[in-house]
Amino acid sequence: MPFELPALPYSDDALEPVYSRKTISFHYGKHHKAYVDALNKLVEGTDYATKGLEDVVKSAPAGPIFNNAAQVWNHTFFWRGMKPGGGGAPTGELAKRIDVAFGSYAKFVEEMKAACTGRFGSGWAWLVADGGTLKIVSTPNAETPLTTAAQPLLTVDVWEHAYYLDYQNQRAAYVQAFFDKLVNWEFVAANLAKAR
Ligand code: MN3
Repeated sequence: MPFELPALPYSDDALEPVYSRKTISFHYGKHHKAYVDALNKLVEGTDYATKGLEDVVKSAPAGPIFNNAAQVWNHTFFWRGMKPGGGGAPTGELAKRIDVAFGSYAKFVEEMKAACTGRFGSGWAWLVADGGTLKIVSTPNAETPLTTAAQPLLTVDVWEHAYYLDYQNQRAAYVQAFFDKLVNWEFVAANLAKAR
């Protein structure tokens, strides 16, 4: 099979109690895996089967192959953006760039919360580097800034499957917990260092 489900960068209970083992068992073990399995079935016998995942996301037209490939990529990126004992304000260059773009870290979190709660239905909120500036964007369903000129730095999955078992309908509480206790700022800083 050309595409694989990447291992989580931590154990399935490492984000407890903020992000439960039960949520990870469904979100990673069922949803993320299902996108990988569906993608492998869809690309069988096509040119996409020999491409890398990013190439598939960037080249597939709107439709099932794009949707599943983008969901595989988005989820892998999402998992890497969290770590046990993460969250709180970042330091260094990232902190400066957030202050310049959003005024303060607190304002940045408020804008991310607004992007997350303002996304009607399923989708993603992203911190991106775009033209030398940090920006927040939100995308519906499987859509991803990977297909744009912006460089993804961090994402929050706001599909209900991402938070419903732990936070029920309280999407804002999930996003607050994500920024207070989960964000892997080293991952974000490494992405920023690579961004144009
Ligand atoms: Mn998800």
